[in-house]
Amino acid sequence: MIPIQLYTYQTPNGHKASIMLEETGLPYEVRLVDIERGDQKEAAFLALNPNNKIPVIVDPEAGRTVVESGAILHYLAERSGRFLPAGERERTDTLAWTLFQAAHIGPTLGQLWNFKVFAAEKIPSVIGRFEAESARVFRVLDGQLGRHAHIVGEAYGIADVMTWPWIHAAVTRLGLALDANPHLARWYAAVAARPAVQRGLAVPALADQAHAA
Ligand SMILES: N[C@@H](CCC(=O)N[C@@H](CS)C(=O)NCC(=O)O)C(=O)O
Repeated sequence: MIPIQLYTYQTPNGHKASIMLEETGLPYEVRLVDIERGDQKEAAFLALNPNNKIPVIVDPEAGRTVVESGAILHYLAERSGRFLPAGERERTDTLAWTLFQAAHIGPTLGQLWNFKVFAAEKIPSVIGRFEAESARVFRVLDGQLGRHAHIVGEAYGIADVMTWPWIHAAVTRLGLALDANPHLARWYAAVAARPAVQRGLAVPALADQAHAA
């Protein structure tokens, strides 16, 4: 198979795609997009994703370019025949939890990251708003993971791949604790122990990022 090209950077959304590629074992090569330098706004990248965001994959053998991490995970699951349940009920639930990540977890933690870490002006009411909303989405996940080993049922799947990198960023970059959510903490540790997750987290190599900067 001709390797899939992964356009990415060291971020939670990028890690979703690199973890999924590692999990499936599909051959791929990394194309670094330095979003701190602005590579994502260059014409060549905008031709792949006019929304100027990583990750993007190009699958030369299939003649397909796919944007949006949720769509990328779905595509790679179909391409590999893994990590997407066969039955309607679990497939629809997988779509629901994938959209929950994209609509709630990612934007909430992303805004918290911006206002708590990057913003020059620290506005307590804004930070408080996104901290409270982060705690709420954590509780939603904890409830779901109290009923199942994984986000959708007992098997590891794309809803887990979609969600885990943001919980990892919340813990390691935003200093959020999982103590109040034991089911979420148990799932977080179990997924962290997967070798493919550890390999995917190392993509792109920090040395590549430093070289590109
Ligand atoms: N909804 C998108 C979000 C992707 C996203 O926000 N990517 C960030 C990095 S984590 C990015 O490329 N930011 C660059 C920019 O906004 O200019 C997805 O799930 O793929």
